Amino acid sequence: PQAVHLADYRVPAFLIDHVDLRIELFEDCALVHSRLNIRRNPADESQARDLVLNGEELGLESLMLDGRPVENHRVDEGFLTVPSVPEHFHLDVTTRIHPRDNTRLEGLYQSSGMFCTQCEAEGFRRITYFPDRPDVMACYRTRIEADREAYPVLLANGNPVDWGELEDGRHQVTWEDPYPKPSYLFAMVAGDLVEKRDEFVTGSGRTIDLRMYVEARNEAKCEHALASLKKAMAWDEEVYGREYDLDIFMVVAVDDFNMGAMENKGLNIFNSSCVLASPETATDAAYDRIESIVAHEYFHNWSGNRVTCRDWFQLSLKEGFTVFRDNQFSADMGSPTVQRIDHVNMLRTAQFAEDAGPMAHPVRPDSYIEIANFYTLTVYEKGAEVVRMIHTLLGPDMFREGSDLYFARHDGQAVTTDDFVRAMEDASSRDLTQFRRWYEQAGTPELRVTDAFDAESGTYTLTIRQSCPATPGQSHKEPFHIPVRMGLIASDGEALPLDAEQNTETVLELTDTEHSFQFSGLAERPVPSLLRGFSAPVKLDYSWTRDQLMFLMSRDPDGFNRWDAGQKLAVDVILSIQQGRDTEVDPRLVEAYRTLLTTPGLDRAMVARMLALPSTAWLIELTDEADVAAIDGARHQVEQTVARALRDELLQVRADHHPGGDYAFEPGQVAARSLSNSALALLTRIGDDQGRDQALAQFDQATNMTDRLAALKALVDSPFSQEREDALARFHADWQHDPQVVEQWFAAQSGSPWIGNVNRVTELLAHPAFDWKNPNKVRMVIGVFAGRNLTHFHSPDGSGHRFLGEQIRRLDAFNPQISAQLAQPLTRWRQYAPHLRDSMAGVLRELRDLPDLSRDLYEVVTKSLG
Ligand code: BAL
Ligand code: ZN
Repeated sequence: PQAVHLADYRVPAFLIDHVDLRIELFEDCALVHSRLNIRRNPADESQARDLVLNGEELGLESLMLDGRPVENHRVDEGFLTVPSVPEHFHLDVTTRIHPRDNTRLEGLYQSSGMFCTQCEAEGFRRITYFPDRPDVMACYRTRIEADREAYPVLLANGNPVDWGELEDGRHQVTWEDPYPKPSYLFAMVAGDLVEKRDEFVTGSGRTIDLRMYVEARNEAKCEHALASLKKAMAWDEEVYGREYDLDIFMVVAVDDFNMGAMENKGLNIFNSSCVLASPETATDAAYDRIESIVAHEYFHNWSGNRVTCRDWFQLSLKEGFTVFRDNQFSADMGSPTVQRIDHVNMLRTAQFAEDAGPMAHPVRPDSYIEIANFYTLTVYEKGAEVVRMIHTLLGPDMFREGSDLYFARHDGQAVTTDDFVRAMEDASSRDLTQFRRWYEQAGTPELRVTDAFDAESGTYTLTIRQSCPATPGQSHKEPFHIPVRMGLIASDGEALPLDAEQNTETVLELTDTEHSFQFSGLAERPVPSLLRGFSAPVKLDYSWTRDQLMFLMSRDPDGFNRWDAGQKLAVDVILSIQQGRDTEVDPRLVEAYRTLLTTPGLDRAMVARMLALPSTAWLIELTDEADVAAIDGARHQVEQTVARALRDELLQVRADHHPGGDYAFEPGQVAARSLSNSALALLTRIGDDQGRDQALAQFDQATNMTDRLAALKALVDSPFSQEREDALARFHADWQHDPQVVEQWFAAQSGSPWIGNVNRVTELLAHPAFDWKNPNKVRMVIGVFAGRNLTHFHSPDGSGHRFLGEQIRRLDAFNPQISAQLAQPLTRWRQYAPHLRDSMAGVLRELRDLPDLSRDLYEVVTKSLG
């Protein structure tokens, strides 16, 4: 397979103004009749004479140019070439495709009997021949024809403009989308679906029809998504001045979906697990995720659809910005600090790992073999952090001016990340030349901080050195422009003034390799609180003492840093035990947690976060030659010690909890459940009989899935084997009719460090509810095992690695996007202790040597071994 390079970008040779599609759906195939209104691109200097269109696995039934059959065309692997075309012409193409056999879930396919599409990034070429690249933007008219009884609902982008009966019990609906869009935003759906309606009145007084389409069994699970959508629509008007532009906004839930959701113009298609919820079936975490994904897809209407990407190297233009927007939205809907903690926790473990591994790439990559492999945490999450840093550097008002300018300047265009940064520069008059390196250089920068205090002059000096490790293809890094939000704290907890204006917080801007910052007028040496709110995606090294960390845990005015201080303290305690520097758990950690549990008035969601020990994944990330069993052992020792010492306090937390009450997804309730269920998990993990009884009672009495699943997991991850198996059996019996709940049941086992060994996970693959063709099931069993259950995945005998290799091999034959995603945990093999490293690399080599490897998997495996 060949790599595609950013440096090779050329404007399209031909533009398409209008696409007229007629799609005839049948049980065993679909006929796609497309009429393209094509003209030569005046900006193309190559003067190409031949029209070259993308197309994969298409049966070409007919091809006409300006009404005359084309005889001299060529069909090669992936392309249709029509030689010597005129300046302006119509091309009529009919292709035959087979959605029922489409197991890749790219293009047009079937899921639970309905037809649906996924065209990003390059799925449209599996529907018809087309210049399938985002800088070709056209207006689409789509007529869908199908059997009326089997497919009463026929949807496509835009507004319905015509509908009616056809012969043989068939019918048609025609949709027109007035906004030019790239082919990746094309969508259609046909199925027997129920419609849930709502409406939203925009700021300018237009009433938008909101419609959600789901299978009848899911009718009761639409309320939360619709409520989230309306909140997102109002928020985007208020915070970004963005109003919705079509008359209808549609959301469809689909069970078989490679991604979480897709922002197709006017017709968002969602993975069921990211949109359907009821209190009985979805946890607080799912409610939270749905709110943010619904908002994310909606926000794309401007950041992605109205202004789109010039090419796929610019993916972060829309994804980084839109993730930043959905993070801001979630922060406004709930607790900003808790939201930030959850987000950074994920970023620091998973994105940092990606940035330190063989697949590391800049936020704007330079090359790819398969673009589907670049829907990464770097493009999405680090991309969002980069936008957040611009927001920090410019301040909210100037940032809003920059965003207004960006949308006004580029509406209807396909642009680059550089265009985005330029709009921010032009609106603010700030020079972001150096800042652009965040888009160009891969790797996580490291900040080494030292300090000095001159008691005589009362001057405190912070010195910060930045560096960035080499990454594939980039051995040398230029310094980044890094905003470091910080404050200084006196021994009595007072936030110290940092400047003449008496500000107690400031943003230091690092631009050189080394910078010193001085603060004067101080009576004593302060404790620095650095990188507040995680103001830049960097690793920060400063040698706080354990006492200072305990002090920051309770006294730092910045909530994020209070949490982070606790994490640093716990990391130090765990790794000291693992590395033999300590044999006992430092009692100060226990006392810090006791204070958290007994101080009245603290936000319970925060307490729950602060009580959670650093994950094994994060500890691995912080360790060279990670020996997972040893890390796990040390972590386990600390957890057991803490939970035993705090048993009474944990039971006290539990005493306030009433799992039978009415459920609402509101911050107070969510926080209470979160803390209480954290306490329950700790109690059952130490084998406490009272904890077990409470878990059993909660499992029986819970009226919502958050509490029921928490009780189940508490029993699963405990020594109570009989109770665990009984609860698992009952849970399955109660919920076997609901795929989303069964997914949770799978994950509770495959992700369990207590029971989720290779034998158990192999049994799950043989379970009747497991379905190889359903990405959610695959992710919940295989993906959760390899990604979250590090204890068993990294079993010292290599059985977990071999198990993953076997499943990847099997999946690659029919869904390469999923097989390549599942291979991710193997890619960081160099991070591990020799026995693990060898076994992981061995599995990768076996995969590499397979015949018929997909392009997706080939790229991941060869680059990892590279
Ligand atoms: N564009 C793919 C799904 C998403 O990021 O919204
Ligand atoms: Zn997105």
